[in-house]
Amino acid sequence: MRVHIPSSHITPKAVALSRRQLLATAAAGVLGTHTAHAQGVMEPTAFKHATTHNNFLEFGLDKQDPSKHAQSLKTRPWTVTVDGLVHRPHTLDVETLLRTMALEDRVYRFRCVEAWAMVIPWMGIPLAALLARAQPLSSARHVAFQTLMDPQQMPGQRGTFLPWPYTEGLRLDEAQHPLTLMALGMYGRMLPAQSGAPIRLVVPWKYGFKSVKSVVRITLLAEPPVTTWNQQAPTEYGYHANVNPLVPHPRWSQAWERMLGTNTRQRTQLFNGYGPEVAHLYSGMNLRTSF
Ligand SMILES: Nc1nc2c(c(=O)[nH]1)N[C@H]1C(S)=C(S)[C@@H](COP(=O)(O)O)O[C@H]1N2
Ligand SMILES: [Mo]
Repeated sequence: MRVHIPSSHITPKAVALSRRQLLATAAAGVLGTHTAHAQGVMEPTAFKHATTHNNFLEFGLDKQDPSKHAQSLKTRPWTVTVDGLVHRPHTLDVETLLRTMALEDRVYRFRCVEAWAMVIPWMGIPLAALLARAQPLSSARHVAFQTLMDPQQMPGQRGTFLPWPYTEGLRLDEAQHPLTLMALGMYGRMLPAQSGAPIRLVVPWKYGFKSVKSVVRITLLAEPPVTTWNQQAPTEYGYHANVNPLVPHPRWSQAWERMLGTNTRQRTQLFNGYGPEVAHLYSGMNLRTSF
């Protein structure tokens, strides 16, 4: 059964503001320090482009496949289980989350490892808030995220293109960083299926493949989890996967990026422009070689 969520429960602000107002607000810094440092184009990508050019391999390999084939994904009821090294393992109902937690607006740059980029106005809950509810044990150091495993609904999972279910991971301190979001909406509405409905991870300073869609399980661990792309091609897709113009992908340069829906080609920024907020997390790492 699909329950209608009145927009007043989602984000009255994002719904009410025109794009021009949103931009003016962002420029004035009212949306918070979290968008303040990202340089370059910050005008949101057209909704049409952000929702018809997708990577969601459970629904096909072409960029247009997810918008065509993900619409049948049943996103209610939907639960997310938080378990592993926590004092309070529990299962959250997405409907309850939407009713009980305020969604924050975050306009973030987003950079795919394939060198295309976009700017998305997300709505979501800081992952730190969800993790705090579960009370991580002091032994927890990493967090694993899993997409729904349902080959009946997700035709891609009937094949072996990737090891399913799609799994990603973050260090616990990355997961708890205030920029790290569990998004439930974008552009003032609930997430479209192809964008990872009903709830997805968004880590704006890392390549897009870290931002796992349609999440059903969040597990705290002592060691880094085995992640889908790292397992598939370890020399191409690192565990950290921080956006980094200095480290080329083995098959292409990462120095430049193309903004979706525009002819704009611009220089890739270290940490996707979020260095002032996140560089301290990587103080011990050699940024010329780490990926
Ligand atoms: N479950 C799942 N999550 C996923 C993917 C996927 O194929 N399956 N693709 C990733 C990649 S490579 C990118 S670039 C982003 C794309 O998000 P978007 O389609 O909303 O732009 O989702 C990421 N999350
Ligand atoms: Mo990607």
